[in-house]
Amino acid sequence: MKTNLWLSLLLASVLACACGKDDTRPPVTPTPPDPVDPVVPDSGTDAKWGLKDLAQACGMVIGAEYTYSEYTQDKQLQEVLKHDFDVVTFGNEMKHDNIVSGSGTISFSRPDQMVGWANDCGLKLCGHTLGWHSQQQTDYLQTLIDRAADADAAAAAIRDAHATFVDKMVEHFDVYAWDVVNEAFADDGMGSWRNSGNTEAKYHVFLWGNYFEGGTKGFADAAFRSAKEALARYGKKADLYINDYNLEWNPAKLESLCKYAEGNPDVTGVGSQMHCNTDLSVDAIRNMLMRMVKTGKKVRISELDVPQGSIPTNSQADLIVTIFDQYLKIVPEAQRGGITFWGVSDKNSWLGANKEPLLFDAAYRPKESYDKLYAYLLDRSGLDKE
Ligand code: 9MR
Repeated sequence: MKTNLWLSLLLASVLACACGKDDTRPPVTPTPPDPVDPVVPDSGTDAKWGLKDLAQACGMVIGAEYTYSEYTQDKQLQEVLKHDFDVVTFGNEMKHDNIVSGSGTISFSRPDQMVGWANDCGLKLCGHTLGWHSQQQTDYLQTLIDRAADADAAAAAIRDAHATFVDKMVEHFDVYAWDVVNEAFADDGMGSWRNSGNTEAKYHVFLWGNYFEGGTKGFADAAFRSAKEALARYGKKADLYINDYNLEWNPAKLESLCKYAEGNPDVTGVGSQMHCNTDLSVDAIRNMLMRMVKTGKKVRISELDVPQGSIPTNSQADLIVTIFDQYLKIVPEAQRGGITFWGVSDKNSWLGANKEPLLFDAAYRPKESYDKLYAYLLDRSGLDKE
């Protein structure tokens, strides 16, 4: 049994995953999706209901990620966001390297334009992200390290820079949830904390955990403490999430994340990104959600996209419906943080347009996946079908 598991892990790490990261996906067997009501809606921005109306009537929120360039260039994006979504996440604009300049100054001007428009449309914002191993302003952080008299002083300066970033972000933005710590666990199949040895070597990778006592766990503790204190200081409320990818494939990582959340009262939510594909089985979704619910924290699917996997008979539409169906069945309403898609139109997906992982095609036309999700939510919501 143990040998089989290790062979699976070895095989999985040899196969490149959809997001280009090492992972430990066990082989999956196709599972027929739950039946969907055959009602095909008159979908699109002219339809009576948006997905958000239907989702709300089912007791959950539905969200989408977008970036500044999509926001400024794509008129259709704005129409779709207003019609179909009630929460949004900015793909890049609230990350450390977008907010902090190389000299350490802070500017909110770009996300502020996006926030202004989102507020006018009644869209609530998820803050992404206060702590990640990627997209840091490394020019500035390196200056702090170079300037310090010794290693202890350098570590203190980095810790202070992070606490200041959290404080300024929480003071400035009004959000319903913060992704406080993102991707803090390794892909080693053992659920270890991420360390410098397993950080991808690419542009702007900076492991905050190298500068905190207790490594990445020490960093996570400090990040949640800083966020909680800042919320209290500014009289604000928001859920505080720990969030990671591959939780549906990697039970050890899922367990580590959930255990950490259970042991830290400052954590109020657990997030699963779900950059998955159509090979995913219903059992994997169910096991993940049940473990997340057991933490007693809010449960959020934070970055959903579903490209085609290797099993040709599995469809994106059916898997998306299955994910919503399992989420609504397993996560009690009081614990629902909602489901956010990582993008709106295939055209702008971080995976590349050819992967077609989203609900809308490159021309922002609703796809079959949209229609089936709409039909499923409409049926479940009890709202007027006319
Ligand atoms: O969608 C984001 C893309 O535009 C950026 O180029 C990329 C940089 O790494 O980050 C993408 O978003 C990531 C998110 O912030 C954290 N989870 C993984 C997402 C996809 O890489």
